[in-house]
Amino acid sequence: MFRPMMPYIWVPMQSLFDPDGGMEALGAGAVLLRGFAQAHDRALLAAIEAVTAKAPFRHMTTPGGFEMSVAMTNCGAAGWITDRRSYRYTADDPESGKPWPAMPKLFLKLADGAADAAGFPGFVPDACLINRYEPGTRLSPHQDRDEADYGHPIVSVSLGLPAAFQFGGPKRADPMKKVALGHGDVVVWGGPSRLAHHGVLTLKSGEHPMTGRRRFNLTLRKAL
Ligand code: MD3
Ligand code: FE
Repeated sequence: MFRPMMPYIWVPMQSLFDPDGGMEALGAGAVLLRGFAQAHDRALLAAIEAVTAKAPFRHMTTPGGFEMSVAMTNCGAAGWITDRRSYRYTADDPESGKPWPAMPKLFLKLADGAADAAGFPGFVPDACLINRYEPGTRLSPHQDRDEADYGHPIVSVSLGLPAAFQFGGPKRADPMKKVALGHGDVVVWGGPSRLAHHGVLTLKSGEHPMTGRRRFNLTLRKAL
């Protein structure tokens, strides 16, 4: 008689140890989905390549006159920029004068899937800011306040080298917590966490098998 050597129903490892399927509340409305994007890492990196072939990474200048150490580009109907004038969203890439590259369908699916899992169904972003970090790069604490409606969440996707991410509350003086964000981690920031101050500490050197000495972060937003 046939008797299988092993149980033939595969149980995802995570469910044995983690009844919430990899979900971790960072604060009210802030949900960390560890590894949520990992299965799509190659496709995501290929999509970043395709976007940056049309809209290359660049170091933008803040209204205060400082060049950002993070290199940035965008895709979608709107793209976030900073220059000597202001922080704002634009329909066109100021470097080319042409519309930002289209939002890859995978970005839309991932954003909607993650937002849905975190309790924000029907999220349709129209802007994706793509950040590139190299060892020594940092992003000072700030709020994301250039979007029209803070009722929509922001979904962030980390790829490549890990980063020490810090986030606090709506006031600059609110205490900050630190969390490590690694390859494939996704965070959904909605509800009361939407206006939390947040930043990225100086990236440590390292080598990632898929991205080398780099970290990429996608922030998917409904800007308009
Ligand atoms: C919390 N990016 O692009 S992602 C940014 O890793 C930005 O590149 C960081 O902050 C990065 O604006 C952090 C995590 C994140 C993104 C948006 C948020 C956290 C957030 C918006 C509100 C609250
Ligand atoms: Fe931000």
